[in-house]
Amino acid sequence: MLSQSEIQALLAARRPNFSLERDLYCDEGVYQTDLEQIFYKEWLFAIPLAELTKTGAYATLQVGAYPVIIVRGQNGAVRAFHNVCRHRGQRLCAKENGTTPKLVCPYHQWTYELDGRLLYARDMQEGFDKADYGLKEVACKEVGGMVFICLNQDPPDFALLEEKLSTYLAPAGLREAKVAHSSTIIEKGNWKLVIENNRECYHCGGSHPSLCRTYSDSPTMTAMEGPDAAAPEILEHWKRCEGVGLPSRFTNHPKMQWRLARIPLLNNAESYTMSTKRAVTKLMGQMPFFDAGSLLFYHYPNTWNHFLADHAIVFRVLPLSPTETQVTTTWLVPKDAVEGMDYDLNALTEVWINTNDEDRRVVEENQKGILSPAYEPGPYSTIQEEGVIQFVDWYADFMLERLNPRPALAA
Ligand code: 3BY
Ligand code: FES
Ligand code: FE
Repeated sequence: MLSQSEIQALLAARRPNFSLERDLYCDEGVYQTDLEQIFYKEWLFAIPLAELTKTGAYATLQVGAYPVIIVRGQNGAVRAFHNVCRHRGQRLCAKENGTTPKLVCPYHQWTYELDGRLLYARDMQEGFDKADYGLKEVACKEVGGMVFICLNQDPPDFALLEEKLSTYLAPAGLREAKVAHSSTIIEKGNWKLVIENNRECYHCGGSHPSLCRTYSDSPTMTAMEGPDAAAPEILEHWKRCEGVGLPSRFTNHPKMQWRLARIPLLNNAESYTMSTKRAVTKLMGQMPFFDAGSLLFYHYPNTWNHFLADHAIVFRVLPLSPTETQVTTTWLVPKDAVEGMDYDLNALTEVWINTNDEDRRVVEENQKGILSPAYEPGPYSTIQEEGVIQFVDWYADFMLERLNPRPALAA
């Protein structure tokens, strides 16, 4: 198990534009450090708001060692708490989701209000004050229909992303959407391999026959450099979409922790379907037409997303162990779309169910090869894998900064 200084040394000595050293993809010490420095400190995508439609609806998730519950309270307020009873620490809620009038601990029935206050604790002695034992809150923000949490007591600044994401998601209709389907898979690979794989389409032609019907694997699709720097067909698409009020231009975090951009699909395809046509006959939110392409949004460390005219697909990545990662995909459609009438569930989901499974396989084989003593870091293609280079640079710089914070400059 590597120490922090060994991790620092590996990151500092890495060869630019090459994949990382083996230990960074499998060592237990690296895994713990990734959790502590990234997953326990950064904002994480948790769930689409559409999972919590009514008062008392909740969803749970596990981030490393932390069980978390997200609850919709009175007046639509969405809050997150540590899913841990303040009596003797029982996990409060074991189910993945559901609806409940109050949060009742299954062990001794301590009962909490949906806003976390302890309401009832049977037979507690004189001097016990319920006000001292409310649930511990986790920072939680809902932006444009996506719910983010942060385990850090003092969360990093989210203002720029909040502003951009709420603007870009405004027409996407996520708040007025319903969950059509959700799938959770476990990939036997390090979380960074899952993200690296998502950041390039060098592998798409060889792996994704169904996605490639509608998604162009040209690196120009994602190699944008600014709000005015992109391939001609993308500039054209931006002009057309922005002309009708759809925010579309590439916009990004200064260190590329996130990016938003709308891309056209191949040959005027409407959606990620086998037929290339719309999967849902109704438009999401304020989307003006079906051939609006896909609004791409990623945020490191744990989400990538596609917002289309007729549906949205949101992805959540959570590490389970040094070599296991949970990937949850949720398909959202307009609230009033009726299954069997306005959409066929299989037609809606098959392309990304296939794509996820194909990605799972490449990630697992990637992990197996990296575990070989014969593995050595290999060169990324600067033509095809700019997105991977940029993720790995973000990760290495971020970790080095966290592990060795530069002293504040003297005034
Ligand atoms: O999900 C993405 O962002 C795309 C689609 C296929 C691979 N990846 C670059
Ligand atoms: Fe929750 Fe006892 S541990 S009520
Ligand atoms: Fe893929």
